[in-house]
Amino acid sequence: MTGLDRAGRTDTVMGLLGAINSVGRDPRRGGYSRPVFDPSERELREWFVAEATKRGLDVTTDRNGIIWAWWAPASGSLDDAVLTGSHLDSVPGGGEFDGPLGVASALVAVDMLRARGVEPRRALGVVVFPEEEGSRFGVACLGSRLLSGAIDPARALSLKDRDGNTFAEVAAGSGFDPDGFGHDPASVARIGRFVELHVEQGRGLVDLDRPVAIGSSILGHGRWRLSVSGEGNHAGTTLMSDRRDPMVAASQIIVDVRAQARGQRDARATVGRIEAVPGGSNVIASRVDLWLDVRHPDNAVTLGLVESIRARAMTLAAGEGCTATLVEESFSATADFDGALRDWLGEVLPDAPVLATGAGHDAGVLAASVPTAMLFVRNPSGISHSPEEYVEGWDAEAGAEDLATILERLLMQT
Ligand code: HGY
Ligand code: MN
Ligand code: MN
Repeated sequence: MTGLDRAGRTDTVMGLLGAINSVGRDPRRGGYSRPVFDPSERELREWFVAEATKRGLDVTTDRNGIIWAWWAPASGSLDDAVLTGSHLDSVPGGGEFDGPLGVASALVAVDMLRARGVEPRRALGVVVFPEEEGSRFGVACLGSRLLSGAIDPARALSLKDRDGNTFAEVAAGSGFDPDGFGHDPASVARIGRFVELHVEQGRGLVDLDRPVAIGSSILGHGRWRLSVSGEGNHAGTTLMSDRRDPMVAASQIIVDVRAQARGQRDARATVGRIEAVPGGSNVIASRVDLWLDVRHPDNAVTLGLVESIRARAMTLAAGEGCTATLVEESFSATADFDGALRDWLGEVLPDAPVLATGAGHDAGVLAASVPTAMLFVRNPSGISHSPEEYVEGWDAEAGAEDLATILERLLMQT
């Protein structure tokens, strides 16, 4: 990393993020809740469009709700483009940097390239993917899956949020034509390379005392909805011996999920969301829905663990006079980033260690279609999907600087 080059630049990464750090704050959970197509996420979209336009980029939003900001070369061609960017939506109560750091760093990298007098031989695109977290409609990386044809648009359009609104209805309410969503091979074909910068969601760089890492792979991961059904009834008039309480069965299932994951080296299994129906404090629930997130480097192990969890859940439910069903909501196989691109990044950034990640990213989805790489920026807390997520300003600048160096090489390659 060269000395910080501030020549001709007015914005720092933290300065850009500071301009949006009041958008989508969640007073109840802490942190940020910025679900896709929610007013807060729409406000971030407008911020990005304004900042990209200010930089002379040609900004369009496509039929999948993906925002593309282009710096075209003298030829005007967008073929074999170098793409960077990330997402602006968040998990409920998420941190300030998961997603927006990659977007702000891309904008500052454009400033750095201009300050260096770079005249690209090929197009540079800065992209913002919608619904990376899958927090509103349940499927992670929905935008990049639609773009690359990794999800049936009919399924995507029928996905529902917690209030029962379909993706089609919400997207239409945001000005998109539901019939427009789906595979966009022409847009994928023009991408030569994709490099996504993201806050590290772990302690790897803290332990290695380095500001920036190169990504090697993304842990396979999926989400399943597990529903436990019993008999709803009155909390006061129903004897303990007469109950078929799905909340009791669900609690046993959650403890079993942990036990099974602990028994499988490198596995992670989480129940982070649980909903009782009807959800009254003086009501025995009739049904309990819980969402299972399971991850492992070996996809077969992930799926095998899920099957074992399903089997035990049915047994535990039956022990409480209940039934259990499990439905897959989304699955992303383990993604290895392009080896040649990863190794080349290592040559350009020799001080950057190579790290795997347990977190999913749009880069993981696009890796199936185009040569893809990631850069991670140190997070001193090592914590993510939480208000505790953090990045120091100098590390953010170092990340943008390294991203600019990578982009410059790719843009100038003959
Ligand atoms: O869930 C994930 O791994 C990512 O943050 N969407
Ligand atoms: Mn992210
Ligand atoms: Mn995330």
